Amino acid sequence: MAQETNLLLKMLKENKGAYVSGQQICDRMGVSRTAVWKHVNVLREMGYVIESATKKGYMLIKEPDILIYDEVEPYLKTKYIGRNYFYFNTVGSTNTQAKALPENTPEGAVVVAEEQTAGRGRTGRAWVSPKGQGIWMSLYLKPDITPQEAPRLTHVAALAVARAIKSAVGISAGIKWPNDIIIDGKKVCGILTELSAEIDAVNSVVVGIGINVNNERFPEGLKDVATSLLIERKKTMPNQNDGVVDRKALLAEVLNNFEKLYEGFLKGDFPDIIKDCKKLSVTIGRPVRVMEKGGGFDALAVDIDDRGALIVKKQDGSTEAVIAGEVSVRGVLGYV
Ligand code: BT5
Repeated sequence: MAQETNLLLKMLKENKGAYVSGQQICDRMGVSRTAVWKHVNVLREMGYVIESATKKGYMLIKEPDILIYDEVEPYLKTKYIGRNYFYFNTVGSTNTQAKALPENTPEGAVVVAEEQTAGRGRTGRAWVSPKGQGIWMSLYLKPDITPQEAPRLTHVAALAVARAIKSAVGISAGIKWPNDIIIDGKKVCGILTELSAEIDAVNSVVVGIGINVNNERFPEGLKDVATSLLIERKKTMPNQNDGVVDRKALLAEVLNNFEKLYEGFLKGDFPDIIKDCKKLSVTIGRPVRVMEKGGGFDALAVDIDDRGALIVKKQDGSTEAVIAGEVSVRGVLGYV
């Protein structure tokens, strides 16, 4: 958004529900009345409802449901996570965008999009990201950790998302090891952590987070495995009939929670994070199928260790630590 449009938006927001005179706006922006009119129209095209009246000026009536920084910022309590904000209406993949950020980009930058046309899951799978219905975003981080430790950030992000869903929407969500957030047996969020590193040093880590917020339906192949916060809220709080779930408050809550946890992580508090992930785990105590190249095996998930590995007990009684990989859980996402 042009700086002047941004300034106009700030003035209108500060006085929401009241008129701001054209003269006041001209003075503060240092532009002509015609220019102000043009900027008002830019905002209207973005979905802002702005009333205008001769002699009175302009009044902001309603903000649109969009995730630009100005809409998210009032909810943001972070020092640096989300303070550099790259917003796209449409993008291929926010992870791809974040990975392409120049090396001098400050830690904590985020890339947010209303829609992804080539959203990605793990191992080349697709992530369905329809316009305006979810939160599709990527965090750009530069932690001083080894490349082997990078997958731990998936757990940090998963806990941040689960906590944010609880505090912003009031729904309890579970974590399916390592990267899915689950409500009532269905996936509401997926996390994709990607690493750029030398053999022994991390350059940057991109943590991609996709949350289904206001989707009302899913494409054929996803119907039985995916859900959204709106769908779940309607199920559990049928009286709360107040339209869509507030994406901007939720987005900010994810970033607020993430920063708190990330600071702890950098100080070495990962075991505490895992302890809290375990409390929300829908994997531990369940029969699982561990998928491996060229096969897999059935086991019982018994624990998550201090590195974030899933400990499974095999049928012969031996235990194995699954560091990264694909695990399906009986009773979750249709594995029976
Ligand atoms: C994931 O992969 O769950 C990671 C998803 C990460 C998405 C975010 S959005 C912002 C950022 N930019 C990106 O391009 N990606 C990240 P995985 O565990 O591999 O799961 C992928 C599988 O989830 C697919 O094969 C589908 O079965 C299912 N799926 C696809 N879209 C979904 C959706 N919207 N909701 C629930 N499940 C979905």
